Amino acid sequence: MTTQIKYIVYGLLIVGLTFLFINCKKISEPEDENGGEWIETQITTNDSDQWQPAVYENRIVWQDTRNGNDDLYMYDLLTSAEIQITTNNSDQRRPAIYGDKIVWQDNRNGNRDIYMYDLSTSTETQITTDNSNQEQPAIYEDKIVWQDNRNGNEDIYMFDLLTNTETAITTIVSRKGNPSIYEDKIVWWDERNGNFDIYLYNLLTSTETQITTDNSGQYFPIIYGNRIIWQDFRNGNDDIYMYDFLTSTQTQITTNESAQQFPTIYGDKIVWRDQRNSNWDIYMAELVL
Ligand SMILES: [Ca+2]
Ligand SMILES: [Ca+2]
Ligand SMILES: [Ca+2]
Ligand SMILES: [Ca+2]
Repeated sequence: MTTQIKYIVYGLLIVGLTFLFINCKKISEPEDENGGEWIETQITTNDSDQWQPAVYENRIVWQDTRNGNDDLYMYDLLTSAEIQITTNNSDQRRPAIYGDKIVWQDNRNGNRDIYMYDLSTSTETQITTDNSNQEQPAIYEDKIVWQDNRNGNEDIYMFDLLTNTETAITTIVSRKGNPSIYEDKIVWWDERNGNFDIYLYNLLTSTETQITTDNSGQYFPIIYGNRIIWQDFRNGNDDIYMYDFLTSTQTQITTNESAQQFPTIYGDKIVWRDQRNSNWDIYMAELVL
């Protein structure tokens, strides 16, 4: 009799635990359509504000207010170590990273300049010295590009770390901004036609190309590989569009009548912020061949 009760209790226990295990597994492991799993990780825990993140391989850099002014910090996913990149009491903002090099805009000289920190040599270098504002840097290998106000309007400038030379990429008087660089191609937004369009400069051929001609605004271009993506208002609301150099064609990526903004691209993945659910969400489009 005692043995029988033991078996019944053990049996119920095993059934109960199995049921719990299966259901807990379902709740704790949401699977995506490909059967993979999205694992979320908190990178910063400091009580102050961390924002403007940029990523290169295992390194994440961001703008951080923990010291009462903006500094740059970096987290290494391989070593799980956080390090402070800048210590100057003025504001260091808008970081970009490529390999061992981090660039940003810095107001320590009373106006904004571009600075660089090299993780391999632990050295900081001032890239621009002009008294006007140099802002919004981007970097690819040894080339740094930024938005420059030295001519009384916004131009795009470049510094080549190999040749130690600074070059004006644009000279025409107009509002410009948000430069992005990939290999020998630089893109930016440009108001020279009375509305914002996307322009491209090819460093190999020294030629400038107008990518968009629509009368509405095209903004925030990002270049990666053969593709340029941007935020586009031609449909009366913000959508994401793409230009492909290989096919010389433009593609409308989003068609939802709410706003899709601030796109970014890596490989075949395009990510943006999206208002279709009445609050801002992050959406992604992936090219599946
Ligand atoms: Ca600082
Ligand atoms: Ca300056
Ligand atoms: Ca336009
Ligand atoms: Ca839209």
